[in-house]
Amino acid sequence: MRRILITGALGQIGSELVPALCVRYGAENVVATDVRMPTQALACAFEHLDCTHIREIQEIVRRFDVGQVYHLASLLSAVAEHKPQAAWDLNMGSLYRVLETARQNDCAVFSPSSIGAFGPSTPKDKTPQDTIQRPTTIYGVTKVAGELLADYYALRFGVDARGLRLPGLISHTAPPGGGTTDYAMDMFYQAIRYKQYTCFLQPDTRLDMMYMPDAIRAIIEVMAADPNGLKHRNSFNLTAMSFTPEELAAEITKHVPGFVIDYEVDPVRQAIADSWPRSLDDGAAREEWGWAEQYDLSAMTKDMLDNLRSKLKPIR
Ligand code: AKB
Repeated sequence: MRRILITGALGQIGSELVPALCVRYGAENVVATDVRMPTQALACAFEHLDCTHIREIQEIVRRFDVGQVYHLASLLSAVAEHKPQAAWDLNMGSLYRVLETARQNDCAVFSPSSIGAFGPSTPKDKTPQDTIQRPTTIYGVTKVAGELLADYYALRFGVDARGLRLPGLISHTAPPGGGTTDYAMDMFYQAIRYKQYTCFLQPDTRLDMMYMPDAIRAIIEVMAADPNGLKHRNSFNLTAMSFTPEELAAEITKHVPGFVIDYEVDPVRQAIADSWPRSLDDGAAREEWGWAEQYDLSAMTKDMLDNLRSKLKPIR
């Protein structure tokens, strides 16, 4: 088989997607790349790659005979808002170069979009698959433009480009990476360590979320889906649950008695969250390639705490 390349392989999604792809397709068929060097050995080959340089992407794609690229290198919403020029260069520049390399070498491409591809004028509840997309963050601008560019490469050049509008992701393996939804992961870590968490979003800020094992499965499933069944490509709405900080805190308190949450709102991240939907309608993903989540709020919370307890020590 032609090999699978992952960019941004050491990031939040990549560090769990790489092992999952190795299990499914064999480590000898997977090539992980990142602009950073790994601190521990990976199961598969690793190459240093700055994917804002097209020659570097082309060289690796040709040397390893790559047939599928999971392009994960990207700045998340909060970091992007602090560095908008860098966010445009990385998020759009690297996607363009990956799609162009894919066109030249006949590769399929997965690129993640986000709930950040929506904006304040989007319907906030049960946000439809096809609706208004006028984001007010640079992250969202790059996500909408990325969706359009990927669809353009599919339509114009026949590149098999597919994507998902991912919600906030929660993981006990990979550390948070500068997103607005990262409060949810932080809350778990601080609940175990200190039984206390100061949240940077208001208590009633409702956002879509997903446990990482569901997200990894969704990414692999959408890329394996029969192309004849797909009416949409870039990108599918996707969700597993939708909750507020105070609802997550109440769920954690069931397992961590005495857990206390307070709030110190960060205006930048609150404004980003307020511009996003409260809940998505992911009916197209369910109908077109059979998406179904396995973890709801209560199953995810129990599994997160079980896993974190085995690796973190309470400090207080
Ligand atoms: C972020 O908060 O930036 C990401 C996302 C929802 O795209 N987790």
